[in-house]
Amino acid sequence: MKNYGVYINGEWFKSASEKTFATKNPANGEALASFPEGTQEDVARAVEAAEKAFPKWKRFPPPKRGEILLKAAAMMRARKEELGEMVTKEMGKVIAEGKGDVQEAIDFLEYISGEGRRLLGETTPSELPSKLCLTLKQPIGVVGCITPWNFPMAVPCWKLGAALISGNTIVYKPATLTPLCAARLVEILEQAGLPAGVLNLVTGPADVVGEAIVQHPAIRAVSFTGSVAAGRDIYSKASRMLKRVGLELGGKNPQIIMDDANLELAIEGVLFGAFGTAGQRCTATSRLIVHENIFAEAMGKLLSRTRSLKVGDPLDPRVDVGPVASGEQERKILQYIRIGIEEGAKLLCGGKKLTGGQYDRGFFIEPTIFEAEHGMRITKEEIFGPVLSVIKIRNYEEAVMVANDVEYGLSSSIYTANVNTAFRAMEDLEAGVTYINAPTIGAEVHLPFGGVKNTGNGAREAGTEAIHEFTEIKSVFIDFSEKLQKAQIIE
Ligand code: UN1
Repeated sequence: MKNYGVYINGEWFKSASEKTFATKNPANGEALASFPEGTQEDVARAVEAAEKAFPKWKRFPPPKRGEILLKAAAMMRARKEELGEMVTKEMGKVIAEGKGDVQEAIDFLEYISGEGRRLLGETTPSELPSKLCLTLKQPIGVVGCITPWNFPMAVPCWKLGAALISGNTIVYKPATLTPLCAARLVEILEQAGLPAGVLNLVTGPADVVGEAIVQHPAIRAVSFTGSVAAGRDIYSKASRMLKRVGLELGGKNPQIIMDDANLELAIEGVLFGAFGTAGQRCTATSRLIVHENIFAEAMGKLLSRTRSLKVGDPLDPRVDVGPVASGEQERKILQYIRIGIEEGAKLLCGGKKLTGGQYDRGFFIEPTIFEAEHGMRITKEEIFGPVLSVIKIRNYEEAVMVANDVEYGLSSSIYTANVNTAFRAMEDLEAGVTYINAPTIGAEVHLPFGGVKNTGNGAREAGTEAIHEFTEIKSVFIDFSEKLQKAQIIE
């Protein structure tokens, strides 16, 4: 088993801490590698390296930055099998999705590398003659990227890719469940030609390493994906220091099925949306809102399809649902299942931890479906596991009311054959992402990604919007009249 250190100024160093932790395969408990529990001192060293590297990286032509990202993407493409397996081994999503995670990372790096030749500003006329105005996008400086475990390649690439193309230098803290994916990403970017000090990695607990990143005065922006509680804490601390903050937090994503929908398609969609990645996506479908006219038929189809899902070794391509990511995740999900039963929701299938044979070595939970009343905790709180609540509604208005009556607003979906209903839903659903006749998961990298309400603070990742999170806009006025011209002064 390899022992990693912290990666600072282009080299792997021993951490200031003696403490280490192992990253483990959630399907069988196998330890994959060991990483340091980084300290405040490690973060300070990483910031120092990033500050030193910044002036040169800022002047590094953006198209050349793009070439490095493009090369990293090509290297990842060539190693996609191996990297996909690593994702699956470290966090437990099934192998097709492990490779999908890598593909999403590749897609974004390729996409954002092109921004190196755009990074567009505006040019406008002036109110005065012989004067021109324009805007420049400039890097912010040293930025902190704090990433989650559920997309250990894709989400870090969204953040690092956008921060790098914009000319920032980085202190990167990955989730403690997936440091190996992070280390591999750093190695790839180094081999692709990223100069020393531009990207620095410190692993370790959120309350030490994350906290040090948020509190360090030289880190001028923090980008975070994770829980609402952690996001709130980061936002309140960082905003007091007037830092730029980008937050992508939870979801309680609804899929609506209207009585005119293609039902087979809608059931296919909810199976993928609710149980893909064992429900551990911010975008996972956790509420199915079904019209009463087709409720019985929809339930019949949904339950028989769900019962036939194969749960097991995520490296086996025949398996549909892998383990959840950790013992802590497992406890939290099982507790929500108990809460659902206690508050009177009807458990229609699943509901248990799987045991016996290979299941005893990992964290496996049956795909679980409740028939619930809107307002129960399981219909309102993020569970982040393979648990779906089904809610019966009478009409479109009630469907939208239920869909919107939660604190989150990341993804949403409606299945309907009525074009007017579809267009109304595009406007009515309170979410950063809405799908028509498609599941709540599977956003593509060239569109902005993020949510409304407690899902975030208005920032968007992916798409060209990603650049806004990591750039300052400068307005420039060029006067070539060779005399003093006074704006706003009318003589
Ligand atoms: C996340 O769960 O944080 O839309 C990201 C999707 C993926 C990204 C999910 N493309 O499901």
